[in-house]
Amino acid sequence: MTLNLAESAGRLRSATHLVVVTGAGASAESGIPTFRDALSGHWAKYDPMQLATPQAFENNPALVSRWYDRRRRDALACQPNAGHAALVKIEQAYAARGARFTLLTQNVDRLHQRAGSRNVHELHGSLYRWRCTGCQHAALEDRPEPLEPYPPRCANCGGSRRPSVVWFGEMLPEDAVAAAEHALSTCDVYLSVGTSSVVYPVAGFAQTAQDAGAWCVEVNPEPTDLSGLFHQCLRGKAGDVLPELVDAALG
Ligand code: BV8
Ligand code: ZN
Repeated sequence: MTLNLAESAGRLRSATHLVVVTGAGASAESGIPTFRDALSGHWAKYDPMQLATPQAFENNPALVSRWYDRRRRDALACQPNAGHAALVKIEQAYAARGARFTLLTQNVDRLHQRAGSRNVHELHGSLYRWRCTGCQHAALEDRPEPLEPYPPRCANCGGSRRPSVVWFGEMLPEDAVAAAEHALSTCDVYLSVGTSSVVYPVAGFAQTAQDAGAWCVEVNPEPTDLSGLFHQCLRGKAGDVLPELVDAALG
């Protein structure tokens, strides 16, 4: 990798608060297709933008819950990649020197937590928590067996259960948004990894961080609509760039 990451590595070496935002690209090298990659196989005929909505679940709870359970089980079978591990390494190094580290993820696969990241906020929820649309009873679903018949039924009231992910048109979890807003107002480095930066409100975070004076870095093999906002764009895969960036920063 012949990226000139010296400037960003230098900023990471001395930062007092690093905020990292990750998207589906951070999990791509673990084998999880990105949100906008063409869906494969049986799902190829569906548009994720059409499936990730409350209306889709209302119209066809069996289809939508089957899709999410497929993704849940696929994610369970995947392993965190070198990019996830690099974020764990820098979080530990920051803790060791009393600096702050906040990880805000749009991903619902829990690979950051499985890699060992501690301060993780799941802005778009998780594939592993399913709640009843009737009595709201929620349960952790981390077994590999399918949750069929679809939609899974609530043990409490027999209602349909849905994944606790944030669908388009739904509000993000209040606690995660509050944590994000506080972190963005106090960070001096903002690192965006593997997101197309098209989904709001998360796509607005880079501007918020920059307005607060943060040095902003984008890690993505492709340019995004917001690349012009960043002080440095590291054009590469998360699994390649993050270990190199973290090693250069930690020296
Ligand atoms: C909200 C669910 C307030 C779980 C997701 C009209 C009506 C209602 C709302 C709106 C509206 N118009 C606009 C909005 C706002 C809307 C929005 O932003 N729409 C966009 C499309 C314009 N946002 C919302 O609805 C949010 N809620 O605003 O509430 C409200 C309420 C009512 C009315 C108005 C406002 C809720 C947003 C959350 C939606 N749920 N996921 C799931 O199924 O996963 S979002 C979905 O996209 C994904 O989950 C992901 O979280 C998100 C972003 O995608 P990315 O992570 O960036 O992934 P993507 O595939 O796009 O890109 C991957 C990137 O990785 C690429 O750039 C690629 O180059 C790169 N890459 C690939 N390989 C690698 C790599 N990078 C590094 N390394 C690699 N190896
Ligand atoms: Zn119920």
